[in-house]
Amino acid sequence: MNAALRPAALDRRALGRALSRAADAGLADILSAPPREERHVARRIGVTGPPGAGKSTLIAALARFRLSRASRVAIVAIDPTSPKTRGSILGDRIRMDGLVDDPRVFIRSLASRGATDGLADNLPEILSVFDDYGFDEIILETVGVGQSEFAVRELVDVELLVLTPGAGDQIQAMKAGILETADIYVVNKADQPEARRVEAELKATLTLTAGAGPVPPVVLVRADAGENIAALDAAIEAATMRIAGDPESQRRRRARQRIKGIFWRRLAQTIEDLPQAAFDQSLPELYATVLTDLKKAATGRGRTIT
Ligand SMILES: Nc1nc2c(ncn2[C@@H]2O[C@H](COP(=O)(O)OP(=O)(O)OP(=O)(O)O)[C@@H](O)[C@H]2O)c(=O)[nH]1
Ligand SMILES: [Mg+2]
Repeated sequence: MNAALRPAALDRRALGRALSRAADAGLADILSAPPREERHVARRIGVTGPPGAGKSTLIAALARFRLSRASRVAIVAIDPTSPKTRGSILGDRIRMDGLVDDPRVFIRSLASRGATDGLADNLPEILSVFDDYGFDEIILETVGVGQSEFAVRELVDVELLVLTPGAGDQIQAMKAGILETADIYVVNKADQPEARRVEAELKATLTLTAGAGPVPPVVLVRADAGENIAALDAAIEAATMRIAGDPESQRRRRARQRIKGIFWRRLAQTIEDLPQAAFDQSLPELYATVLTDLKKAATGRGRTIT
């Protein structure tokens, strides 16, 4: 690579600090931050799926593959803060072992804390930090459960849903239309006997639910052996070309999710701050009270914005 085009060495400590600042930022900090010149926008790939589907293993394989083109890849894993899944942070670290020492890779686990959408507080802000640090790609791992799946959709350019042999329930949910659709479906654990059947069933279901629209690709992989990752990589490329659109619409989409994130948080806080007596009002009165309080907060006459 031409020396002039090579990005400056990554200051990992500064990046770590910037990420922590973004994670801890209150609304006032976010709103008063100087507008950033978004010259560089990292591509965001979301990887979701049930616990144990092999998301982390797949991300490690995918990151290794995509590093042949990208100069910097960030991996962000949202760790659901339930005692049951405590082990997953550690697990992610172990499975991504080979990548941890790669100077082009930055891995961060985030606790979902109290975020209402099951993701992490300030996630849009956190992801934007990687743009500022010149990352080409961010791969975001989330456990696909309920609301978080819907929320993550808004944050990424391309979403992958990872399923495994034994994903019968998810396929049923898909048929019933209660599972959010992804851009690319990955059937992992190709070494297991049922994998091909699940792949076929998934293809049939997607063809059925797509109607006249395009049928999203289904890619069968074996993440732990890095098998068929090239096909997945090609599917991601094709999907990005189709979905991400021009930089202008991408920027607008990012702005939309940032303001939504800020607003949800402000709204939740406003409702939390209401005195108990407020809930004795009728629903329309309560609605009006919330709107008034939001307005007070906007003009700085309300309670302190945290
Ligand atoms: N047989 C087989 N096992 C795999 C494959 N890919 C991953 N695994 C195993 O599946 C288990 C779960 O893998 P992870 O990558 O931690 O799965 P995950 O979806 O990130 O799990 P959580 O983060 O806990 O939700 C591990 O024991 C992996 O070694 C595969 O292609 N074949
Ligand atoms: Mg994982």
